[in-house]
Amino acid sequence: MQQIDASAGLHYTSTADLDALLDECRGRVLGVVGFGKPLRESKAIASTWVDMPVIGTDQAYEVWTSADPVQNVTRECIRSARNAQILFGCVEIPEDPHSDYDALIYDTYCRIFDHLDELGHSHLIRIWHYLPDIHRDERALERYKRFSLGRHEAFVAKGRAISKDAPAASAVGKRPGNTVICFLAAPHRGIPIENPRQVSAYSYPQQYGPRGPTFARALFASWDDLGQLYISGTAAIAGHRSQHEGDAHAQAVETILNLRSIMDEANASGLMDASQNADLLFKVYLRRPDLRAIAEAQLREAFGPSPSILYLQADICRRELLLEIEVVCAAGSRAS
Ligand code: 3EB
Repeated sequence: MQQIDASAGLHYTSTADLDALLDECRGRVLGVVGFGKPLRESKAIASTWVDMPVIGTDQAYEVWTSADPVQNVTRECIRSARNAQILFGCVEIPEDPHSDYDALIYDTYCRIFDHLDELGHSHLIRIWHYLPDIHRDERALERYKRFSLGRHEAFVAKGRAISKDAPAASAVGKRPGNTVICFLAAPHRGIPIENPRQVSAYSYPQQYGPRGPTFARALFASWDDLGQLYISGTAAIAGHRSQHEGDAHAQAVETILNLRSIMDEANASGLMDASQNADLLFKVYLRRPDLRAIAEAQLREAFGPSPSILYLQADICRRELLLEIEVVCAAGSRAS
């Protein structure tokens, strides 16, 4: 039988291996996020489904596990599981033709902040937004820009500082239907890391929307003896401008330069031990499935043959961007 890695942290798994992993981690599962053709959902654990094609297979799962037993809570449609150091949560928001998308996001974010404040894990560490029809024009404003607006307003309303409290984030398109948001939160702030090659996202000029996207380029946090660097969705942006329009190869190269630059910043600040080989988990969002070979070749060249990579087909928030890559760098002792 195959050895199951049941240590705390993030695991990618297939449908065939999911049950064995969940069995092995019974009572210690923080959350499960399924991608691809909708299959099934568990009532007992904090889990959600993202209707977004997985490239190369029908389904794939992210499984977050805790070192200690977790407590599950469902309130106001938000499902979460937590231990003393970390909380995983998820929420699915149905399409509502009667409200503006910024209002929908504002309400949801406010509910998330209330949920976190109630449970004593007030600080968002990492958040994933899966938005249907991300490019749709809604009363003269693209949906992604309405999303950024609602998110910003919720940070302000709930007393969060835009730069100091911004989590690491991804925001990508999913198939039409619900909006899915998943997050990690903790009792203490993470340590934000910006990228010297890029303008901070929350300082983008107005051309990208009336309110900038509230996220940090990366956030470092420790829980369950794991030092983890969460690198936000990263694309071929230098300064605040998209680079290499129409050239997927050049965008992949530019994106990897940005990832490297963020990792270098984390190393320089002493958060990560550069001499120790961090465990890298990548999620690659590609506008078209045929771009996979290009992204894969560049990632293997830059990071070697070993990293785990999940390829998903998704619209990226700027139309000219062909790919976006996020990373979880686990630097701690992953004792197994
Ligand atoms: C960028 O760098 C690319 O709005 O939460 C990446 C990660 C992007 C997160 C977000 C957007 C977000 O601006 C887009």
